[in-house]
Amino acid sequence: MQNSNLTDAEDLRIFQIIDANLDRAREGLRVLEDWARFGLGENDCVKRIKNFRQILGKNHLEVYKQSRNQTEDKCKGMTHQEQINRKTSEQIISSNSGRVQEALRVIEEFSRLHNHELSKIASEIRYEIYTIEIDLLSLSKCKKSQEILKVNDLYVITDQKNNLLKIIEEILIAGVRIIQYRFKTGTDKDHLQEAIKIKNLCRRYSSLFIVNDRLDIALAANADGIHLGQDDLDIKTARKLLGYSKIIGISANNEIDICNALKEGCDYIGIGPLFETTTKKGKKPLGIEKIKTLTKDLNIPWFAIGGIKSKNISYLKACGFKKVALVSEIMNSEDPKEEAIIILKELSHEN
Ligand code: TZP
Ligand code: MG
Repeated sequence: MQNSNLTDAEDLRIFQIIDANLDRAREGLRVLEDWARFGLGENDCVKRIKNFRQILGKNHLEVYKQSRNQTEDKCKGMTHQEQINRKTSEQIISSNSGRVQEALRVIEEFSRLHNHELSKIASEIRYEIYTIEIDLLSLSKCKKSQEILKVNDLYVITDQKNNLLKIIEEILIAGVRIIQYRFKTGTDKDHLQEAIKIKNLCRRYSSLFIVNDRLDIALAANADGIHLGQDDLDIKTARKLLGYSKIIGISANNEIDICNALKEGCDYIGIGPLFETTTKKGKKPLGIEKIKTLTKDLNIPWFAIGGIKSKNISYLKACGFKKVALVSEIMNSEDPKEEAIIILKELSHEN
């Protein structure tokens, strides 16, 4: 530290500013750290934030602390309506990241002359906090989507239909909370437009919107995630392109594919075909026993898929299958809403 002289009135005021802003930055960091720890269970993030908090703690010199209370602070206890209105964890992350960034900027400016080292530290950490804020927001978004996957047992995959939007709205009203947009023919332009409309519907009903196969359409429509088959892009590449806010689902039908999907960090798995199905022709059904074996130690959400009808759900439940994904049973139903209600009811029964 250069030029420190506590008797000098200007030094005193500057030290007070630094003291208050070190407190502010450290408190804000603690809020972010606790969210990373308890809200997200993200150890790497916790470590990064804790490290910054400790660096600032070490640089919170006695001269700064001693300057506290030596002049009156007329603004003490002042709160802003924005602070009172804060609600969601995302708002808390953003406001506290902002608080830390602002405090660090003040420290950077006011310590530049007398404590160049602290000024440099404040500037470096400030830049890191911009990244941490985005990481925390992305991870929080992903966590919310994972929660939807965990608590919902019905996963509906779309087929190409003229009245698709109407079907989707009806099943959303019925309580379906996971929709995958799947298409095999048609133009990208039309699919993107349709994807955006479905995404907006899903948002209205707090439901997950996942795009099958196509990362570009998923990104352009701002979907919640992507579903990839074994011949599609690998998870690592998809993660690199999508970032950490999106979920990635995988189709698998054998031990090796499941093991790889888990290693690479997929969020859920679709396992099948369970039974013969006309929706995906040419795939040999795995059958109940094989899927039971494959999923024995699986500790992420998984959905049985392929040839599942409302009438066999209670039997599947009795076999220990809690979650199902289906296409034709809902897409070809004369009353998709009623069909979804029946299936959801079957799935919710205790065995
Ligand atoms: N993946 C494995 S089976 C299947 C997919 C996409 C199709 C399931 O469709 P349906 O109509 O529910 O049998
Ligand atoms: Mg695919």
